[in-house]
This record gives sequence, C-alpha cells and structure tokens, in this order.
Amino acid sequence: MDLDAVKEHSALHAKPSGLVLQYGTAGFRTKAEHLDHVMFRMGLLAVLRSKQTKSTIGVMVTASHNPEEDNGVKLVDPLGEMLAPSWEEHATRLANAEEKDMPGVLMDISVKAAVNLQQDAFVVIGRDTRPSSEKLSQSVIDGVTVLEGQFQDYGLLTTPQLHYMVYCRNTGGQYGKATIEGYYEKLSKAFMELTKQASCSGDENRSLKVDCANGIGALKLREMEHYITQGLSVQLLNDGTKGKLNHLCGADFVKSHQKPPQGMEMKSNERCCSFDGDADRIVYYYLDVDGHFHLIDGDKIATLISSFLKELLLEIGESLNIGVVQTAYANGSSTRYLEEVMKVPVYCTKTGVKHLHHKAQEFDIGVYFEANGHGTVLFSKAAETKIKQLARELEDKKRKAAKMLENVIDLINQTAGDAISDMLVIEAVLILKGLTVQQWDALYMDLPNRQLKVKVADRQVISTTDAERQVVTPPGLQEAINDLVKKYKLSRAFVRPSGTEDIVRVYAEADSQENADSLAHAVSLAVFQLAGGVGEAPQLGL
Ligand code: NG1
Ligand code: ZN
Repeated sequence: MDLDAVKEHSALHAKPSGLVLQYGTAGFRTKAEHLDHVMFRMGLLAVLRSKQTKSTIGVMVTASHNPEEDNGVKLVDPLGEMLAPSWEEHATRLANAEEKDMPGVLMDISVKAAVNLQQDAFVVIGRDTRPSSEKLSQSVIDGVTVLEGQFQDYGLLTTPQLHYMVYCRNTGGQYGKATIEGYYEKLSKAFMELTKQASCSGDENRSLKVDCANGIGALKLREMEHYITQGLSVQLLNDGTKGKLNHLCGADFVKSHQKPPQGMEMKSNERCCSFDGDADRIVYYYLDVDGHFHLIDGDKIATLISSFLKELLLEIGESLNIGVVQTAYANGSSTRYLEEVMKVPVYCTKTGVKHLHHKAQEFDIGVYFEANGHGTVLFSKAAETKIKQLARELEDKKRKAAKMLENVIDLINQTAGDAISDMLVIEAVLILKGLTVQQWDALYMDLPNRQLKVKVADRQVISTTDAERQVVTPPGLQEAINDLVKKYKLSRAFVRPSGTEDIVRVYAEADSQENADSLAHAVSLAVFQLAGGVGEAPQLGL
C-alpha cells in the first residue's frame, strides 16, 4: 500500500474536522456537500474488502428517498448483499478518522481484517440521478485508483441493478450477464414466459401508471420498456423531466402521507404504483368509485406473492418450506391473515432489509418485505435446483406449476428489494390469478394506524428488545406504553430510535383511525416526557 499516495490524494478530499458520521442501516447518508471525503475513503475500503473476499465489491452512490440535496454511499458485498456488520464498523472508523490519522486507520483495518494486500481488487460503481452524484462517484473512483484497484463505472443505475451486477460477476455469469442489457433480458424474458402461462390472457396490453419519484427508476424503466413486448404497458409519471427528486412524490411520500403523489391523475380503479428515488421500493394504490384512496403496501405485496408461491408448491406437491419475514411496522391484519388464513409462518426482525434478508435465508423460499415496500423473495440453492429438476421431470399441470416457479426465480431480483423486478412479479401474479387491484386489496383490511416522530435530545437513550417491539430503557416507558395500549381495542404500539433520522419513531394501530391517532399521540407524549423530548410537546393532529 502506497501510503504517501493515499495521503496526497486524501488531501484533495479532505475531511472537515470534527464531522462524525455513522454507517447506518443504509450506509452513510447526509447533505451531499459533507460527503466528498466519505466517498474517497469508501473507494479505499471497497478495495480492501475486495482483496479480503477475493471478489468484486459494489459501491452505490445514492440517498434513496431522501431529499435531492442529500446523498449517500453504501458498499455491496460479494453475493449482492449488504455489507457485513464488522465492515460497517471499519467503514465508520475510516470515515471519521481525522485527516492525519486516516492512513494509519486504513493500515490498521487491513491488518485486523487480515487483508492480503498482494491480492487483486475489483470494484463496480453505480450512481443515482442526484446532481451531486456524478462528482461524488468520481471521488469513489479516486479512492479505488490510488490503491490500484480495478474498477468498472456503470454510471447511472438503480440500487438493485448495482447489486445484480455484483452478484453476476461473482458467480461467473451464472446468475445473469453483468450488463444492463443482461438485466433487462433476464427479467423481461422471465416475465413474458411467466405471463404466457395465463389461462385466459385477458387484456393484452394491461396498463400501469408508474410514479418514478423523478429518479433513476424513470430512466431505467424507459430503457426496459422495449424489452417487454407483451403483457404490460407502463405509463411513466414524475419521470424527472420537470419535478424535483422525491419531492411530493415517490413511494416514501405515498406511504407516509397515504395519498397520491403530485402529477398522478387517477381514474377510479386504475392500478398505480410508486418507486422511490433509487428504485428499490414500490407501493401500489388506486382510487375506488367513491374517490377514496387505497394504499397497497409492502405487507400486501408479500401476501400476494407468498399466496401465489404457496399455491404453486401445493400444485407440484413438494414440501419446500416457505416463510414470510416482516418488521414491527407490518400491519397487524397482514400478520394475522398470513398466519391464520394462509397458514404461513411469519417472523419479525429488526427494521432494515439486511435483518429481513438474513432471516429469509433460513427458508427454502423466504419472502420478505418492509411495510414501506422494500423487499424480495429468496430461493435457497437447494430449492432452486429441485424446482428446475421438477420443471423437466413432472407432467402436465404439475410441470406447468414448476415452470412458473422457475420463471419467478429468474424474474425476482434475489439480491435485494427491486422496484422494477417486484413490479413485474406483481403484475404477472395479478394476470395469472386473474385478480383486479380491488380484489387484491380486499384480501384483508388494514388496521388503521399512525406513525409519528418525536424529537429528543439523544435518541440512543431508547433501547429495545424483541425485534424492537419492547422498550428496555428508559425505565418506565414500556409500562407507560402498555397502560395506554390497554385503553384501546385491537391496539398495538411501539417506539424505536430511527436509524436514518435524528428522531424517535412512534407507531400505533387500533380499531379506528381516531383511536390510532389518539394512541400514537399519547405514546408520543410518554416518549417526550420519559426520554428527554426537546422543543414543543407533541400535539394531537400534528
Ligand atoms: P429508520 O429511519 O431506521 O426507521 C427507515 C425505514 C426502514 C428502512 C431504512 C433504510 C421505516 C419505518 N423505516 O429506517 O424501513 O427502509 O429507512 O432506508 O420505514
Ligand atoms: Zn431506496
């Protein structure tokens, strides 16, 4: 390692002294102007991680659903997964080292992680459409180059497309071709094969309105449109030609405000969906004939997909196990429906897809979604091999079911949640099951719920257990929540410190919207009083 060169180049990406950032659930994320040094250093770190794993590592420059002025960066591990936790710590240490200490910290990490510095390194880089992203990705490249790592800059990509590239490269092309055309060809072929199996093909050109959050999803979906020659036609809105990224639009806006994005004209019963800014989340929605807005979130997406997969498994008569993984934010009705009606085992993990992903790997088929629309389906290698074998050996109806499962395996991006891939799976399932958006929505009724934010002096005073459903500290808070929850019917509430914002999140559900609002407010007050609230006390209706 040429530490003099590192020092020299680092000075061109100098760290503002005193700035401290944390590699959180979604990597580093903050105002774009504070990130130049972090990008350079993540370029360095990616080279070390690549040498250590003897694999290609990905670096994605994006801040997902955050405002346009923000940016962020995260590393992608060899199988297209989120960075291993021990390396998150290395990342935080490296990003926060003061300028003069940085080369030493870099050396220390390479010693601690037993990196063979003679090993070759390869890094792939992608970025979203933020105005700051191009320059920041150049800083990543500077970091990679100074450690003599090789790289490929894919330029503009959705986050899941970068995950896909990493996985393809590390599996010798077995998962797919590591090019953007390879991605489009793989998914579109699987989609068309799958939808060809529909007994009555129905409407040849089913149309879907897609709110692209004025982000990268618009560019990529527009490119992909040409590959999907049957089964679906998409109409893109908020495609970035005028509006601002994530401003009054996108999956996060629609989910948290429970209303349509700006720029979306909806006729009653029309299927619409929204991506987030880097196209790894998706939610659906429609207006009913009375003009009421209905949100179909990640929980209902998981329900639709897992019920379809379960039916196919029953058809082929194989006892492959299927499990659904959720977080505490999953609507109580979805959990009840999955467990009691569909008889599918449901597990709850901490917030953040890496936790869900990890749990989902325990099953032959693991379906995981956060309520906000981030998720996918994982097939174990054994399950995939079995299904492919059955698709060749079985006869008639059973063979058809096995083939459909095989198509789903190719269609779903198994590296991480992918709005484009999820959208195609959902559209295919709706066609194959002959379901309208209202029928899908009617699988179960969401319990009325409310999410609030509370500002406190130090959100880390709140610690939790039981997949974040119970508070451990500060003392007395959980008892207060228990007492409040008892006052309402069908009620549930929990609080946790956010991993991406400097606030405490409060979630409540109850038998009516009024009660959910009132419970959420009462719990917010308890947080404010017992966990060091700052500013004005929470008020009802805010
Ligand atoms: P935090 O801020 O820790 O609640 C949010 C989302 C997560 C996940 C991360 C990463 C909710 C309640 N929380 O985390 O699900 O998506 O951002 O982007 O939606
Ligand atoms: Zn995202």
